[in-house]
Amino acid sequence: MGQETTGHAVCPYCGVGCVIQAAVVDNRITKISADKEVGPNYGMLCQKGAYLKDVFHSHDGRLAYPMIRDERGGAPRRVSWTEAIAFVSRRLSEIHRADGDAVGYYGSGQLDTEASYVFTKLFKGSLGTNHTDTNSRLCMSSAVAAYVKAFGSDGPPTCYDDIEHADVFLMIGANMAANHPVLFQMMRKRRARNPNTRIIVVDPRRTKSGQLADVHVPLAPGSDVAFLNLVAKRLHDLGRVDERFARRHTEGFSAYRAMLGALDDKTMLEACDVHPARIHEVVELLAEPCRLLSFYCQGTNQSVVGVDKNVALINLHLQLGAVGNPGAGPFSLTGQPNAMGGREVGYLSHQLPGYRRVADAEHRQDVERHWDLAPGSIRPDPGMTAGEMFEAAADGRLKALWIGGTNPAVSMPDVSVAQAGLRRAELVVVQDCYYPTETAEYADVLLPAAQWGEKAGTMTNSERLVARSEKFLDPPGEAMPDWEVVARIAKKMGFAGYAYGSAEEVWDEYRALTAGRPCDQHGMTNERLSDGPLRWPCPTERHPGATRRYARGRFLTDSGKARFHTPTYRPPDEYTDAAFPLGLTTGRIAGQWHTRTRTGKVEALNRQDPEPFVEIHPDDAAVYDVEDGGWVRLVSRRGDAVGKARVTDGIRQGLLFMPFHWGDLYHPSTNVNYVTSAACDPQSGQPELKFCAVRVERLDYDA
Ligand SMILES: Nc1nc2c(c(=O)[nH]1)N[C@H]1C(S)=C(S)[C@@H](COP(=O)(O)OP(=O)(O)OC[C@H]3O[C@@H](n4cnc5c(=O)[nH]c(N)nc54)[C@H](O)[C@@H]3O)O[C@H]1N2
Ligand SMILES: Nc1nc2c(c(=O)[nH]1)N[C@H]1C(S)=C(S)[C@@H](COP(=O)(O)OP(=O)(O)OC[C@H]3O[C@@H](n4cnc5c(=O)[nH]c(N)nc54)[C@H](O)[C@@H]3O)O[C@H]1N2
Ligand code: SF4
Ligand SMILES: [Mo]
Repeated sequence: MGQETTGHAVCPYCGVGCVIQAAVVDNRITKISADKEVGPNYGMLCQKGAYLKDVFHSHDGRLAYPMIRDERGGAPRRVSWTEAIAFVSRRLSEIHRADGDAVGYYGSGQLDTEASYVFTKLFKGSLGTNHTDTNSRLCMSSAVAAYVKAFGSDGPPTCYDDIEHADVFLMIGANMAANHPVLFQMMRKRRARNPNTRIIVVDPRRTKSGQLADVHVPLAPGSDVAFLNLVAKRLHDLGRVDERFARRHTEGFSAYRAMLGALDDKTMLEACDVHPARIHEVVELLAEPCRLLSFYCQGTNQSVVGVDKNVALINLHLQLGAVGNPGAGPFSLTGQPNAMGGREVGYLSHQLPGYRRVADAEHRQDVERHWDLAPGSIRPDPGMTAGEMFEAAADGRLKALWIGGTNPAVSMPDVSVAQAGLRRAELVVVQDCYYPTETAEYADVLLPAAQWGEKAGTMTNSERLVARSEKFLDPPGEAMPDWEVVARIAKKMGFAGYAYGSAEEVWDEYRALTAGRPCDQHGMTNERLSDGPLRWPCPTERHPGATRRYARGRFLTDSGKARFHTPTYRPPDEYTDAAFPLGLTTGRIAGQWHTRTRTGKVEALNRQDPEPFVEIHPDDAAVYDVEDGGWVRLVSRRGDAVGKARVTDGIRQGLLFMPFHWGDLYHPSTNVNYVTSAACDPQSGQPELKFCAVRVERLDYDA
């Protein structure tokens, strides 16, 4: 036995960003823990983090060597890095030369900042295409758009310390007990220490998070704007308005007040379809001065009115003056470990590094200068969004697609379209740590990435905390850090500016580009990050990092004032009718991570929920002759999926829930994304994964 060493890295799962400590002997993890002294998690981990050891116990299913598939449908063959790099560089250059608009990159909040930065530089800078989007489009784009509309900048104003100061928590469209468990734990501790703390949960389902709730509002899916506006109006009528804050620090208040005044209570209540007592209870909890901290995630984001939902929530905070002060604020929960860092790097199709925008001429010039590119190299028009890229691939406009750290053949809405795009594209490059995956089935080239613990890199968590992860394991075979794979291919394509010797060099180039920007990380040197994490903005090397933003009521809009908006209620995009009489919402469970490339390898987690399931209310089960534990098929206007029925009164009558974790490799008929709709919020491009119309059919077989 060799010597035991210890390594630290940010958890590769959710955006809470727990720092994990791994004990390693002979390149194997012997123990996973968390240091009580080290934030943000101070000793806490959830089961997914704790079971990382089991994921890393074998290299089974790892993509360890580059591979090329000579023929679609055939088995890929192992090649050298030299061959793989030459192949990608040649094919990508050929397609790009013929049509600069025909290449795209589809990335992920899974990748570290260094990787997303180099990808963004290659595509937006060297290749001059803004067709670079990521799974954040399906995840955070409505949150981004609402923050920008209200505050003039992306990024939450809050931090985890606020949990210790809050009086009332509002969890709206977030199941934190399952999906952000360590934050849920912090909230539970706050409540245990301070029994007067109140918790409101707004979710059509009664989830585990609801068990902590003083009030649970089981609103109709998609009706959050109606709910939030109604609550705001009632509070307004009770005089719960921070007039001074509204006057000094906001604009648009009178239009907002007029909008509230014109609301018809009855119509709003009908839209929410909840007992009026629930609204009354929420209003009562908020009627007295209190510090309100709101957590929101996919229940608000994944909607055709996702931006409006988030704006309505921010309006409520502005009305109460509940932003910028301890214990208060609208806190958008980040899904993935580095979706925040990816946004800072500018990996969405309308963004550039440092929260810059492609549409802004000055922003483009800043970045072109930093990248030593000729003026005009960066295109001024936003590129295609995730959904648009796969549609364009399906109809032949997008010919080359490089996919890094995401599994769209499972996770895209209306996934048959994405699969058609992958099938039709002339070049599909898949960069992942695992093989097989559903997306890898379409790949012409597979590039093996080193994963968690096998590379150094930087990530930003939900509270703007930037943390450096260490390398403490050797990757299997020839797997390499993502940034290095991209840099080598960029160099082979003949581009200058990719001669990085380490992740630290990439970091230094990137952090300089954030100087003076809202997400300023200029003061975060490699030395400082190796001592511990720091929160942005952190402009200088002596700056301790900011706890809270907008503390003095100065916002990042042109006027320096936060903006009220006037969102109005609109129902979900798809309608139910006689053929598709039920609503379907989709989401996650506590024990699995997305498409299961890692959690699906952990016995203990698979035992918790051994197969895909469908939650259905007892009244609906009676009507459609569905038995608890029996198999059912959901059918929508687009496709169908199979799962095991769970009859429960924890879901609204008329609504079903199915998680999206089980793709075609598990079984070709269990992916709920064959059923979901690709309808998007026109303001953010985020798809409505939280509602579509279906019918349920009982299947008479045992599995
Ligand atoms: N265990 C686990 N944790 C995860 C993940 C995972 O795969 N597994 N994924 C991570 C990622 S990337 C993300 S984005 C987050 C997502 O975290 P969450 O947003 O918490 O997860 P979801 O289950 O998608 O949706 C949350 C809730 O929204 C509710 N909902 C549906 N429609 C509506 C609506 O119209 N209004 C309201 N108010 N609520 C609605 C659903 O019933 C569901 O309980 O989780 C992260 N954490
Ligand atoms: N129906 C429905 N669909 C949804 C959602 C929903 O709520 N309902 N939610 C949407 C949301 S919010 C999200 S975020 C997406 C998530 O969907 P995906 O992004 O498709 O899910 P993951 O399984 O996390 O995919 C990550 C991939 O990256 C690989 N990987 C992990 N670490 C690394 C690394 O360091 N480098 C590289 N190169 N690869 C790595 C993993 O092996 C895996 O194949 O799903 C979306 N789809
Ligand atoms: S709460 Fe999130 S970051 Fe923390 S251990 Fe669990 S999955 Fe990892
Ligand atoms: Mo997400």
